[in-house]
Amino acid sequence: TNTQHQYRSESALGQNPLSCRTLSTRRELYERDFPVYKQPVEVGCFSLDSERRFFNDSRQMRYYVEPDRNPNFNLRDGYRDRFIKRDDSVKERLDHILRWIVANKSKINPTGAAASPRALEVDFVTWRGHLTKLLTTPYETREGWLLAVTRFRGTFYISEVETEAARRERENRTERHEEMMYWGYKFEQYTCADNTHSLPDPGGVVNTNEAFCTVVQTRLADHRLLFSGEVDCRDKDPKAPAAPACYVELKTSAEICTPKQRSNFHRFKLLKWWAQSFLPGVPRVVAGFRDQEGVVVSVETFHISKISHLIKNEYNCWKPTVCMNFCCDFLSFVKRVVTEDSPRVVYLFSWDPYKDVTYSAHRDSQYCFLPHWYVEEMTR
Ligand code: 0WD
Ligand code: CA
Repeated sequence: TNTQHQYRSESALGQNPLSCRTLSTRRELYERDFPVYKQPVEVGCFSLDSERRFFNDSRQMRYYVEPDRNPNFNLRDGYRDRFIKRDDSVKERLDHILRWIVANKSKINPTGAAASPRALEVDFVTWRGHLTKLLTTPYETREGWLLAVTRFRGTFYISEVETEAARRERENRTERHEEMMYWGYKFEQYTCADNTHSLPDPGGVVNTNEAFCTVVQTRLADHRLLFSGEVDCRDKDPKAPAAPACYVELKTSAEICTPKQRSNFHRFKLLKWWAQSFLPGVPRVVAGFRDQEGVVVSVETFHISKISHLIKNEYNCWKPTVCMNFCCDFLSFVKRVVTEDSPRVVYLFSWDPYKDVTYSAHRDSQYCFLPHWYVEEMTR
């Protein structure tokens, strides 16, 4: 057993009738007007190179080269001999985003003098992927989540903790599953060039350490958000709109052969695709539909703004407003619960399908995730 101190903030919760120890994820509760979600603004970007080293620049940006509508890309090519896979047992938590913040403090606090320590002018700092999980929670029936939250100088930092179930799944992936995870990256290689005048190089090595990430600022109702997300590529036309409007998200998916498959695609896949790209304001997803053998048989572009119309004919389908209202209420819940401002304290929010969100608090525990270098840099 461990000796960590667990506690609950009873007093604050007892007094406010809206406060409660748990948060429901039932869809009906979130069917109200779409909340204010400001146009996301790119405030910066960073790159991770082939050895996962951080650079405060766009060196890993790639450029979209539109493929043939029926390209016959073989996604299995290179899996054995031209694939370097990131070690996904290494937990990076928010470290890359925090490095970006330290390098760009002036961009987030335009009025803040470098000499005087002041709070970040945002309420939440997190990865886009964590927000995607929140958006899809009211419709998720398979995978739960654990989100660690630390309040530091008034800002709430949200970092995912791998669940036991997710760890078991990661450690017991089948060979088929491992290979299929490669297919998405291989599709990127067929459709992305390293610069505006070159072409994709399908003969090269796929290295999943490499990433280009955008950092965006926006607001959801009264929550000011700063988050980062990995971006696959951008429109290579120099006259394309500014980021994030020029960005393109790439996906692969099983080809659709039956009405049942089409319905499942609308109900489950498009929900995830919509949530992920809507958050940072990425306007389109280019999908490669592949057969059982991993050959891309067709390519189709989905405009994020049109996805909600595409799904309207599905019975009992997901609704963007439910996703956004749940996320908004979860963030309000976090603000009510996470009262102690300390890098040594983590509030762990936990959710499993068909259950309510619950939380526990932990001092000086294994869950602490704000690195010392960050705390020192921001306290100076
Ligand atoms: O260590 C961890 N547990 C996590 C690391 C959890 C979440 C994120 N990250 C970091 C990684 O540094 C990665 O570079 O997040 C970055 C991506 O962040 P995101 O944009 O917030 O994540 P998400 O929207 O879930 O995924 C975007 C893309 C994925 O594309 P597809 O089309 O499959 O959704 O980022 C890639 C993947 O290509 N990706 C990752 N790459 C490396 N490590 C990871 C990961 N853990 N998760 C997704
Ligand atoms: Ca992608």
